[in-house]
This record gives sequence, structure tokens and C-alpha cells, in this order.
Amino acid sequence: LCRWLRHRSVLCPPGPPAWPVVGNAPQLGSAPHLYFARMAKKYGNVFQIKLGSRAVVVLNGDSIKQALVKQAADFAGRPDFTSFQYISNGDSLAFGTNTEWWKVHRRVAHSTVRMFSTGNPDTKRTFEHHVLCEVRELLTLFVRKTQEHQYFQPMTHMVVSTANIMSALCFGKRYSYEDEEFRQIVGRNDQFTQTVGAGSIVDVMPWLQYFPNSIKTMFDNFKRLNLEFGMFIQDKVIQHRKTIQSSTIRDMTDALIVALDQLRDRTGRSSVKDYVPPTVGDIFGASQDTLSTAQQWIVLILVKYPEIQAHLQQEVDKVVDRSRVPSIEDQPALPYVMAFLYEVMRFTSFTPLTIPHSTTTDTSFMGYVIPKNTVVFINQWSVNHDPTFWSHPETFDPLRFLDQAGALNKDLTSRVLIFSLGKRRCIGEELSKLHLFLFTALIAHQCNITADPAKLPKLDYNYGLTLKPHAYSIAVTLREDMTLLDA
Ligand code: HJJ
Repeated sequence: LCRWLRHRSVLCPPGPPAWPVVGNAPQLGSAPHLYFARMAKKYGNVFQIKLGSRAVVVLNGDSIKQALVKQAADFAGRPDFTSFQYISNGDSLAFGTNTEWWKVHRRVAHSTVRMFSTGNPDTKRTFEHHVLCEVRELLTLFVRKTQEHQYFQPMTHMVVSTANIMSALCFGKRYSYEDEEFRQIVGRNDQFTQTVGAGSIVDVMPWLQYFPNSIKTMFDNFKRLNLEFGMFIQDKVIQHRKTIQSSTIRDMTDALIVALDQLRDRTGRSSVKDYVPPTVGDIFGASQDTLSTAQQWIVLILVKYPEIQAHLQQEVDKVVDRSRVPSIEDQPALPYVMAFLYEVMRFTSFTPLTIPHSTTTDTSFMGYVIPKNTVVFINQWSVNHDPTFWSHPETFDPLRFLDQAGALNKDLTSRVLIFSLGKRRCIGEELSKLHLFLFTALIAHQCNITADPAKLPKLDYNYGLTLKPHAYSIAVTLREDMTLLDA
């Protein structure tokens, strides 16, 4: 098709030569976003590769805004990838295609998330309370682990901790750190994100799943985890439907039941299936995975750069004395904490590529022709590490976001791309930023975290939809007194 188009003097995006059968898949390596950034230097921000037998257009830098904002409708699709069909039985909002019904549905999901987090001062207060309780549990556990083992691995505990906050909002229930069932449900984020990340091998060469090999094993595990996750969610929704009273909405599941049932009646779509489980599944699954990943990076960076940890503590101490704990209202007075968070998002770019997009129609884009149903990868990492915009992009430096007067530079923070843009942008952005602000301010106020001096922390990671840092060990001690633990 490309050759034919070139003949007719309309152009497909350029790109590296591809092998038969596998295409460019072997070149992706262990960090596809870095390979894509190298190819963008060579071929430009819009280039094309082949994965298996499929053409994939990769967008970098400024071209991303053009596609997702200016030509939003053309780029709002999702590919028919094999792995996506197993996520909530193919009914996931995030992985599903963009239809009229989907738009209404997304709006309901977004307002439900807001209703239990950043929607108004009351919901913010409740949300803050959940975060505070979970951070208190987490730090109590960390201090105990440090007393018992000196250095310990904090990663899985942070998964349970964030999952608990979201479980409280979604289902009105938290779990103990020892709860085996809950750890099973939220303990397989690595498998999930590796299977659905852009460039995942089963999606571009689906026939591999039928041969007995490591890809088949991985994919079988992925199917099992989605079945078990789906059963966990389904069970929650059934329990909620049994006990719901529309006069008192207890949690997000109740809110979604009311809103989606109403919508179903109003639009006369009574035959339509129940979209509550896939919607609450997306919200719970996405938030616990991404927020725990963010926390893992935050703690790793705090021990990697002790001087930055000290700087955070100094700022928090200046604003919050020992008689209380940091709260939402302190945010405007803590610009360094916010600068730190933006730098964590920029530097790690831990969602380096968004969930893959596809074109919904034949489209002409920045001088190229892209046919309908072409897979499109969005390289967020390339925006956050563009050396023509950021000075020393490979240096971790929160101060880049503060102006001369020490205030947060909003023009710069808005240039960090990690929640995507346009019709598919994240619905949890506000919740996430609030959660991570509270988490960071609370741990800076309450404790010292150090790395095992025998094993210096590295910033290596495993690639997937989210980048997970490799396992590391820390020690946690409380700072001079015990405000949080006594509270
Ligand atoms: C999950 C981890 C899961 C779902 C959903 C249904 C919506 C990071 C980015 C977007 C998030 C994408 C979404 C993920 C949904 C998970 C997550 C897991 C089962 C699920 C860019 O999250 O282990 O299992 O079933």
C-alpha cells in the first residue's frame, strides 16, 4: 500500500527497514521508548515501523498534540489487540473502542472518580482521611520491618497500601497487609502491565500464544489474572447490588450502579449488559497499579538522592510544625514538594507510551497519509526528555520547575506529559496528583528513609505499560516524634 501511495505522491511516514514476519520487533529491546526516541531523531517525530505484519505509526514530541488534540477524533480508536479482549471480557472503558455510548460512559466514570476524591471540599477531606490512615499503616509496618530486618523490600507493601485507599473509595473496605486473597488480586501488576504495554509481543504476533513457550506461559498467566480479578470485582458488585440504598451512596460502586442503571433506563438500552463491573475494574485496577508504581519511584528517588529528601523535609517543616500533619490546604505553600512530584513524573516517565491508539478513519497527518485502523503508539517519554526543551533532561532536578522566587512554574509543569491528552486522557489525573502530594508530604514530615549502603540503589526498571523499578531495599525510621502514629 505504501509503495502504491508513494507512487501517487502521497507519503506514508518514513521508518527503519523491517524484517519479514517479525518486522522491527527484535529492535524494540528492553526499552522500546528509547528505541523510538532514537528513530525519531533519525526519521522525524512521525515515523513508521512494522511489528509482526502490522504497520505501527509512532508519534513523538510535538506531533502528539497535533494528533490527540487537533485531530482528536481520527486518533481516538483502540487496536483490536488480542490482550485487550481479556481485560474485563473486552468491556473495559480504557481498552475499548470509542463509540457514542462510550463517550457518555466515560463521562459517568470521570464524575464518579471526582465525586470520591477532588469533587468538593467534603470529598477531598474524606479522601485525605483515607490516605492518612493508609500511610499511617504503611509507616507502622515499615518501622517494624526495619526493627526486625534492618533493610527490607517495600514494593509489595506499597501496592497493598495504594490498593487499600482505592478499595476504600471503590468498595468501602480495606484489607490487612497479610490478606492473601487481596495480595493475589493486586500482586500481579507486573504481569498485567508487561502484557498490555505498547510493543507487547502477543499483540503483534498473536500466533505465538499457541506454541509452548515463555510467551504462551505469560499469556496464560495474564488470562488467569484477568479472570480472577474479574471475579473479585463481580463479587463486589453483586454484594453492593444486594445492599444498595439509593439515598446513601456508600462508595464508587454504589455511585456507578445508580448512574449507569439510570442511563440504561433513560436511553432505553435495557438489554445492554451491566457496565458497572468493567468500569469499577478499570478505576480500581488502573489506580492501584499506577499509584503504587509512582510511590515505588518516589521512595527509590528519595533514597537515591538523600539531599533531595532533606530538602523536602526542610520545606515541609517550615510549613507544618509537629503538632499536626500535612494536609491538602498546605499544597500552595509547598512548591518544592510539587516540583519534586513533577520531576518524578517527567524524569521517570513511568507511563512511557500510552495505551496504544488506532486511527478511526483514513486521515492525512502532518503531510502523511495514515489509513484507517493503523496502530498508533504515543511516545510520552520523548516529550519529557526532549533536549531542545529541557536542559539536561537526564538529570533529576526538581528545581527546574521553580522560578527565581521559588514559585511553581505552571508553564513548565503543564509540559510534562504522563496522563496523555485529548479524548483518551486519564480520568484519574486530579485524584493521582492529590494522592501523591499527600503521600510525599506525609512521609517527608514523618520519617527518614535510607538505602542499604551495601546495595546502592539503581534506577533500572522493567518495561511495560508502566515502568516498574527493580527490587530495592530500604530502612525507615521515624523522625523526632510520632505525630502521625499517635493521631
Ligand atoms: C486493570 C493491574 C488488572 C484491570 C482492568 C480490568 C484502565 C497505566 C495506564 C492506564 C491504566 C489502564 C487501565 C488498567 C486497568 C488491572 C491492573 C492488574 C485487571 C483489570 C496508562 O487495570 O494486575 O490487573 O481488569
